[in-house]
Amino acid sequence: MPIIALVGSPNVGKSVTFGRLTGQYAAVSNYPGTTVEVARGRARLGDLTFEVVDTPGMYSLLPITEEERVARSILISERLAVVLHVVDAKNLERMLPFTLQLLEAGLPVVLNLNLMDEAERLGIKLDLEALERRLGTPVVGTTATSGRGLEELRRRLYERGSGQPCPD
Ligand SMILES: Nc1nc2c(ncn2[C@@H]2O[C@H](COP(=O)(O)OP(=O)(O)O)[C@@H](O)[C@H]2O)c(=O)[nH]1
Ligand SMILES: [Mg+2]
Repeated sequence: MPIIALVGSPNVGKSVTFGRLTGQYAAVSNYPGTTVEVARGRARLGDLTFEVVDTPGMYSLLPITEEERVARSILISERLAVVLHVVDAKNLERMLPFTLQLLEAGLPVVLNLNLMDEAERLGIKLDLEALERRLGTPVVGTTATSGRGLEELRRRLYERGSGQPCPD
């Protein structure tokens, strides 16, 4: 089954997004040899079923904490169809260096600007299409708590993960 891994720093909405994508069934277990918990579930996207992994928070590919080591191991050791980099839309410039690291590592990235509601409340204007062109990888804006943008996110995940246009 193709795997989608959610990565990003803590408190950006990875777990809320994981719940939105997978519904209520998730298996939580310790990553082998560690006390770090990793949740795995399934997402039906179009005509395909993906395994979705909610990784512990990480700030870069250079691990400092045990959580970051686990997240890095998941990125390296599992054959991933998509790496969904979830970021805080309010702090984009602080988050983009990690997006670039993931892209430079050759990983199949989709960039998810979450917390769009808070960014808008602060009057932050983001040109997602320009960002997508500059990065050369899909960019999707969401408010995970309300579900806004989730349909688009599912479509882009399908397309990045399968290499096919999304049927629907
Ligand atoms: N306003 C707002 N809050 C959000 C959004 N996504 C997540 N949150 C909240 O942000 C906090 C952290 O979310 P969580 O999914 O646990 O982040 P994680 O640490 O990346 O897994 C929680 O209180 C969520 O309810 C969003 O799009 N908008
Ligand atoms: Mg979480």
